[in-house]
Amino acid sequence: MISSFLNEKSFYEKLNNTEKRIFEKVLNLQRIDELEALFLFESRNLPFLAQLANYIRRRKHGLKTFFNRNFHIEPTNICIYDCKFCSYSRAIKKREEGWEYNENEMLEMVKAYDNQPVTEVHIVGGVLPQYDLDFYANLFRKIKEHRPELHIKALTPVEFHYIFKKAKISYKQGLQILKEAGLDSIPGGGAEIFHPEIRNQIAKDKANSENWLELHKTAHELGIRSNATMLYGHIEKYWHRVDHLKQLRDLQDQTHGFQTFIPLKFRNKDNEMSHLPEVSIIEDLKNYAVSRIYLDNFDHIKAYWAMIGRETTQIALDYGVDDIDGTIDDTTKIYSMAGSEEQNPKMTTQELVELIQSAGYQAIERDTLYNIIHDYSSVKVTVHES
Ligand code: V47
Ligand code: SF4
Repeated sequence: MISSFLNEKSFYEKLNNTEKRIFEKVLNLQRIDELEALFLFESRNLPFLAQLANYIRRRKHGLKTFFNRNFHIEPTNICIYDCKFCSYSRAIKKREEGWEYNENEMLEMVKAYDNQPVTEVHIVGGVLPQYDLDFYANLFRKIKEHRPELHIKALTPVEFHYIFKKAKISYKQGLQILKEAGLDSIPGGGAEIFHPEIRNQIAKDKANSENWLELHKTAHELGIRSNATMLYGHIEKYWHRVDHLKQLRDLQDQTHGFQTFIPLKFRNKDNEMSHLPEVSIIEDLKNYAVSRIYLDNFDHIKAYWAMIGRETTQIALDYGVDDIDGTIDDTTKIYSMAGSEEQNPKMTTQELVELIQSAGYQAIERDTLYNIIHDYSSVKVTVHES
């Protein structure tokens, strides 16, 4: 059996009735329902959550822990929207404080990696009128002309919704144009919390939850894979998180187009929600575990190391996480400006491998679509034990 501890009688006997029911369901490959997910969020039994989540993670992937070699391009941090949690964007009236890269500047950023084995560029930023359909279609085309094999993971429903509305075309038409231009997949951003009770307070005006889900559904129907996120740990209650997860699980049942789920911890530096305290690491671990247990139809759960820091990332591997994102190479400002541990997020492949192996897991380099590029098992790193 994968985890003998789950068969231990003493472990089982200490569980209460609801825990026993959830335990049985997980072992029998049955999904838990929303009330059970809420029960798990409210539970203080962290070892129970860890054991179930880790059991599922091992059943799906063994000890494999995925990362990729990627870099980010953030075209602009000026934005017409005003999300209360966003530390990064500058309103149009403070335009001189931000950046607005043109096509050439972004192509130069791509060319800077010419001799490096990166496999993915992640492009996402603020929303501004000049970054329209033609702009992104031309940019994607030029990137592909220069480096055809580089995977372009770009834009969120927030940008797509704005761009396609401006171009007076449907999601389907817009995505088809961008796919032909070189768009390969879609990152998980812009999801925040779907429930309008929360979304209207923290991210009103931009694409709403129906828009977000519809955009991803359309992308999946066109064969474009995507990720999903949830911004947690601010004014939402546990049931809002469950509602969010339910909408993702329901859509995944229909399309099977999501690759990975990425919980994003709210960071409180320099934004309009700075008065809110950040949640504890216990809460982060619980969130990873419940996501892993509830989202039975998602292959991967990602801990974004640039956001939660290296040590929490290592611990998260025991709470259902099997992916830690990539090298990043100091190319994103979203989290450093919001107060994350990593002020210049950047890890070499060697550092990523060490981080994974010293936590007791198997380091696997993947491409964006989770094809295995390299298994680092034969490269043993030194584990320093105190
Ligand atoms: O949608 C913004 C979040 C997201 C803050 O798909 C914040 O592989 C916490 O989606 N505190 C964008 N979070 C980033 C994103 C992402 C990141 C890494 C990998 C992938 C992927 C996607 O960042 C936004 C928002 O939810 N965000 N400000 C903040 N203060
Ligand atoms: Fe703009 Fe995105 Fe920041 Fe919202 S989160 S203000 S849409 S850059």
